Amino acid sequence: TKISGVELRRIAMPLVAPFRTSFGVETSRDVLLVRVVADGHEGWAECGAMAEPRYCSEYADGAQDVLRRFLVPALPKDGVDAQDVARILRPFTGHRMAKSALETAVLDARLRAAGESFGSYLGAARDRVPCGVSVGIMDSVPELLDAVDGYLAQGYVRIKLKIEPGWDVAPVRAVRERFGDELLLQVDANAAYTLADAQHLAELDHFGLLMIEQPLANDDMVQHAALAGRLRTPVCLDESIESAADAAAALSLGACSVINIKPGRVGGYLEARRIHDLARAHGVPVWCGGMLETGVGRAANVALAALPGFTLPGDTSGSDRYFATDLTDPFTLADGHLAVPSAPGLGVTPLPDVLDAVTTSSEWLAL
Ligand code: OSB
Ligand code: MG
Repeated sequence: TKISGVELRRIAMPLVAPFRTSFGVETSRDVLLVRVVADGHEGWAECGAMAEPRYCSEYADGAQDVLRRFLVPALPKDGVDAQDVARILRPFTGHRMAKSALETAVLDARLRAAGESFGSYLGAARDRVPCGVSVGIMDSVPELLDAVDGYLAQGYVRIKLKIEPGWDVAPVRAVRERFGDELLLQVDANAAYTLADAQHLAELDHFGLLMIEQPLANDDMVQHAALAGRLRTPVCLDESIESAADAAAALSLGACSVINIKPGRVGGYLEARRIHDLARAHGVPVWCGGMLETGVGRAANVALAALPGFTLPGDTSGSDRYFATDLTDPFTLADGHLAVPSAPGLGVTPLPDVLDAVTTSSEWLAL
């Protein structure tokens, strides 16, 4: 793929409702889009980095800076294969979400040129994926029950509750009592606890949860292993897993028995697939996480979630869970599922009018 240049475009996407986690409240998504122009084809990608470095160390301005200064200039002018992008960018440490966006855009351009979809390229085993929804921390339990009720009415097949100290056992108990034992229910702490909370977290063992996601700090793999030994609820890691090597370490340590795969967090869809392959070989279930993506990021996530080892519903919700107007044709839930795009590349493109309306800045980097 011979690239003539890369556009870095920032857009502002207001959320339909504030999304509160243990690390902050989001009311609008500040998204960095990457568009590569190659051989008369375009490739698009969405960078997962949020406006502030709270979920992880990356943030949108930082991702844009490292792409402009280091990552884009490192691409060879005489053409690059998408499979080589990660190796070319390896001398620059970290910045996985920025790297993922660049690799994904190059891959999209190549697949559009070849007429092959992301799903087909990655090895999708089905044409639709079951969808869960991540439900933020609310001001009260009745408000939470209303929100969950609404999502279940829309067909979501799994509910994930965000928790933090002071908002954990009571909301979980209330949701379990109201919606019954059959509901697929899990929680996500976004690193809000310490090992000293082990006894308290063990109270969640009564509620038949699918898993507790990232209870402890991002770099506390050893302590996650200790916690896992004290809980009946399976431990899932999100923030702690930044590569296939991390996933291998976590599994051999016993730090988790489920993995949330977010392609941006691990440096791209190719690394995400390696984690899938590793987990599958170990019989460890994985599911596809999300970063409140627009349709551009969602398209690729839904393709990944169609791989055979993704045996649990992911945070791949419909467009209307996030935005009144999505950047692409909306992803709409049908019978609790989203269809895997089948058109070449991501199978979606930003709608020009929407893109114009939400753009806050754009810069062009010639190669
Ligand atoms: O921890 O999974 C997370 C959103 C932003 C940052 C981190 C997380 C989340 C979510 C929502 O839980 C996932 C989604 O619906 O995109
Ligand atoms: Mg998470």
